[in-house]
Amino acid sequence: MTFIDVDTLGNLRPISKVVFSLGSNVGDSLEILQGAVTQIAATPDVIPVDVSSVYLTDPIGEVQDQPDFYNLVLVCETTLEPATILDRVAAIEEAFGRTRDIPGGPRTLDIDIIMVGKRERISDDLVLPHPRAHERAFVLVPWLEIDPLGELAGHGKLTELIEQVDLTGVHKTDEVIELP
Ligand code: PH2
Ligand code: MG
Ligand code: MG
Repeated sequence: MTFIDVDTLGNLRPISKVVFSLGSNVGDSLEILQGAVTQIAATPDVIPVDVSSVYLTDPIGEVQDQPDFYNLVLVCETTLEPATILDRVAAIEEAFGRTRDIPGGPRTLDIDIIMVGKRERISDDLVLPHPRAHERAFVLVPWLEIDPLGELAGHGKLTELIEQVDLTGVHKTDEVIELP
């Protein structure tokens, strides 16, 4: 007899682990991050699994002259397609007054989709896994905190990736974000 584990199937669509990296360095960042986590968790067919501590991090990238970021990682399970997740993420960024004036510059809210299971996708609007996640301490450190056995699809174990990055600009805070 063939046995189907209903816990691992939702309408016969596979359940994937989805990892989000959230960042904010404009406005009331803690309130914005809490609101964004609540909104993601409220998405139909998205089940929150764990949220990391909040980290205060030095700005990475071309725009150095901007406030430090508040960053966290949220791990969920979902049956949604990456394109649907992206639409939802864009709507949540919009709801928190996301501006895109300067690429890599200050923002009220940035929600990056780091990976969706082992899905690989290359399109103009979404590349999976996120092409820079493996080199970003502000992604790897919060993620490892809540997912010690985690692996970044195509790159390997978080415990190994973290050995390759500069951890000096990433500082854990005592701020707590609640999962609904
Ligand atoms: N996001 C960026 C650019 N640089 N640096 C840190 N520390 N954290 C971020 O979230 C971040 C960044 C563009 O999205
Ligand atoms: Mg980003
Ligand atoms: Mg983004």
